[in-house]
Amino acid sequence: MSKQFTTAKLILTLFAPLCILSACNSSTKKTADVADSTKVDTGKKVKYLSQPLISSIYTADPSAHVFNGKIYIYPSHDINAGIPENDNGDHFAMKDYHILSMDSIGGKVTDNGVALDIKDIPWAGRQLWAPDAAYKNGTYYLYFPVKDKKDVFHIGVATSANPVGPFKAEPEPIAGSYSIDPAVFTDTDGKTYMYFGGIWGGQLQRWTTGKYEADGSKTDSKQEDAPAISCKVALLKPDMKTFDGTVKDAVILDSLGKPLLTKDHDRRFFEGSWMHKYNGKYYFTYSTGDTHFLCYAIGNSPLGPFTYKGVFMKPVQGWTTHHSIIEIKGKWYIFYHDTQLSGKTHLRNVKVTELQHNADGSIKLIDPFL
Ligand code: FUB
Repeated sequence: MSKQFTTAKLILTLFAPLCILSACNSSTKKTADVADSTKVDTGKKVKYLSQPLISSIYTADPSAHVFNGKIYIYPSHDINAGIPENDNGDHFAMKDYHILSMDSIGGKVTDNGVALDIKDIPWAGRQLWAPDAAYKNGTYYLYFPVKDKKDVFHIGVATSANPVGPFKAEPEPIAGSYSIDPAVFTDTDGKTYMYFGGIWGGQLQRWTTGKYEADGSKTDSKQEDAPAISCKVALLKPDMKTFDGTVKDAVILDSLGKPLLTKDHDRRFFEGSWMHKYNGKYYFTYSTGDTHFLCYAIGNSPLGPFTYKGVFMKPVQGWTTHHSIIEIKGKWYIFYHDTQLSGKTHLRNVKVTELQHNADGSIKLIDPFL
């Protein structure tokens, strides 16, 4: 999640929307440089690869699933809470979830209304961030990160008999859960795993000792030559509400078999993980956060380790990039977000486009701009 409110980021936040609307003047050098990173070329009209799926509300972090042949999207519901942007991501002050559904890619998108409200989560304090969902034995499970009343992120679960809710939250967070961005994957053997975590505003760096340390900044900024903090992965018990055993590291290795390092901002895990299985291999995909890439790493087990393979989506417009991948009717799709509708970091819109695996198992690079 957004953090390190760098000069570049400030400039991007303030000026990128203006660039889009009026075409940046090349004399505004810094603005133009930053805009280049999201391919907002000076003097050129931006052309997006795909269009927002819905414009009546702002949505982000789309976790898509196919249940009973229909597509359901579990996104964050972005709102303008009037909170200034800061390093902790306080401006992402979401309060409820709306689930979107569609019969097919390109079909009509339905907003199914409020599925879960923060006021109905007994342990919640603030900030309902990126959710995910799963189905098992007649019950739909909605997994969500939210800060507790002490301002510490944990992951909760809520259940419903209907994929679009309403969902009823469990009274406590999942024991042993922390940080943000749950992504739930059920393997072909029926075992279900949760990947979770996000550094900086997502607080993952505050848990490196096994317990929460409010000053956990040391792990990302002062140990640049140490292995990067890993995304976490936990097996879920058959009840889908508790972790089975210990939380493990989803380690990403380089081509020499060495863990990626903290300083490797272009490749190391930041947040927004997802898992899909293709031709028997496990594809761990994630955002690099401050460098705005979506990358992939491949392994032989859902628990990893995963070997880094490359970028599969270039930076979108906006600071955050977050995705999910599904297969439907023999084709693969990536759901993602950008800030096309608002030009504002915290008011995003979800999109979808096709994702292609090459014959050698690599993923074809996607450019979110034409
Ligand atoms: O939507 C809030 C946060 O922004 C998510 O949890 C991150 O993945 C980033 O998209």
